[in-house]
Amino acid sequence: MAYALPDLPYAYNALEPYISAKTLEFHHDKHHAKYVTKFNDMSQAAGMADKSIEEVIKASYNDSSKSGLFNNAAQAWNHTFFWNSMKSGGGGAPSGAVADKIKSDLGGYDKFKEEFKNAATSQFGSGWAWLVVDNGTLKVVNTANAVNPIALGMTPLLTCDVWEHAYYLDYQNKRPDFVEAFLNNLINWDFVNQQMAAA
Ligand code: MN3
Repeated sequence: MAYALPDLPYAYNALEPYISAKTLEFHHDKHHAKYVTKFNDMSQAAGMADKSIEEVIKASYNDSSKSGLFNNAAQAWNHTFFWNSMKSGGGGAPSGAVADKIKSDLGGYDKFKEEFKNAATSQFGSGWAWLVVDNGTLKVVNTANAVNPIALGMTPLLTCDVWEHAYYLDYQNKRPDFVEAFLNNLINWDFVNQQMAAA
């Protein structure tokens, strides 16, 4: 099904000083928009225009004849999820059901933070860090390039884009500083709790 580029769920400058308006303008209006356009063109060309974007992600993963389609489908999906994973005044320790589950499955917020930071900074080159539910258990994972946990049979709850375009204007090569700001100041735990309730 045709996928629409969603508006950002906040103003371009809402995440300053942690992510600048300039970064969000480029990232959303140029990068994300291009993935969405290409996904729509390529899913049509592949005769998959009637399928949901999640169905396309699952069906095209590990099919070398459809790697372009997979990459653009997953990147279109991942960026929408990333915008929703953040809010102004977010970050810090969570509350609600996810806080309890982080405690029981990951050993608490400090352990989660350490694992997430490690996953985000150790991902070589472009990719994503995720909090997921895998067979009922919370896990922190990273994926290369466009890969989305849905393709791996997991349910995403939270993501951080660690492609250079996500942070280079604001942090240059200092990915750990960007990830730290994401953890401390940007995570939208309400969204994470909603994803967990629906999982
Ligand atoms: Mn990106």
